[in-house]
Amino acid sequence: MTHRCGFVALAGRPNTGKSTLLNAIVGEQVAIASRWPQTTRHAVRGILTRTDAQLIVVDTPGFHRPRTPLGQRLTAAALDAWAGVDLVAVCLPADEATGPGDRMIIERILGPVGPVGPVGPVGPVGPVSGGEPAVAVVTKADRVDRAALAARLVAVAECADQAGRGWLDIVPVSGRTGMGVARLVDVLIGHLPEGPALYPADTVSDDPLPVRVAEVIRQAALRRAFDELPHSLAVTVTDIAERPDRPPQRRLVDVRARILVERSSQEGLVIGRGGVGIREIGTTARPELERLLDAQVHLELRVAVAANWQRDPAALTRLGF
Ligand SMILES: Nc1nc2c(ncn2[C@@H]2O[C@H](COP(=O)(O)OP(=O)(O)OP(=O)(O)O)[C@@H](O)[C@H]2O)c(=O)[nH]1
Ligand SMILES: [Mg+2]
Repeated sequence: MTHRCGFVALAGRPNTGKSTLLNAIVGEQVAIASRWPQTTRHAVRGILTRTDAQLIVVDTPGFHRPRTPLGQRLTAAALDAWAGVDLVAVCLPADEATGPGDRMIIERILGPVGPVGPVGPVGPVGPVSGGEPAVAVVTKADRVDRAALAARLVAVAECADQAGRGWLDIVPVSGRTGMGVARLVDVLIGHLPEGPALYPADTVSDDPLPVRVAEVIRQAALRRAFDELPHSLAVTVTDIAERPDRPPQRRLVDVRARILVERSSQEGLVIGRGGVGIREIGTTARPELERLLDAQVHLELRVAVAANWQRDPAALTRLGF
């Protein structure tokens, strides 16, 4: 039997359902998702292993015109990830018409090979791949009726023709309901090269545990966040330590983490009146951490200010961007 293995990058504007789709493909939460744009901040790999194939899906930060040094690094990380894969899956929501942000992405992926000019007011953000083999994924298909979906599929086909080259396939999916996901997996695997598996069969993510823990906490914080706060939030894990005195069936892990904000005025927003906010974040995150760590979790959250970290190159590097 032929065995296929390869990398597929999920590309798209912020908030187009990439991370939700990755989780639906893998069958477990490996990337966090939220209603806020620019939730994903690093290339997250999710791995699906079957007897005939291993599909490694790379979720990438939403591609946009960067307005901050953080945005610049996110956009550069997306471009980097798109360039290093076997196939790009461009995510275009079913319930929105193709806009300039989508066209910028389609042009970069399907357009002619070679460098093009800067993408934004803050200058160039990295090499342009161009000429990538690509499929279109029409996401959030549950949000529209059949007629609207059919019209959207036609429009998605047309926008590729305008870029000079067609899609290998166009597949409608809903990461939320799971509709079309199995078919998408078959289509993606069909475009992968032959080769042996690269990860052990039980691996679903290659993010280090502290990163996954920090992301679960950030997702919990994003559920509560409002206005300008989502972009200002970052989470760093300071300690993950298992209590040594526990029997294996009653493991207990202490997790300590800091939720960073950019201004002292935002501290109170996260903490909430009488600490209600921070408690709610803990209550949301803890069950997910317990699933992830397969242990009871004692979670200690602190809020700290890292002044203007989104715009501070040294702070960005320290935070791993
Ligand atoms: N109805 C519906 N909503 C969806 C679907 N997929 C994602 N969403 C919602 O769309 C929002 C954005 O989803 P994400 O998966 O975080 O989008 P993303 O493309 O990863 O966003 P960035 O990381 O910011 O680039 C969330 O509120 C999701 O719940 C879907 O298939 N159907
Ligand atoms: Mg995402």
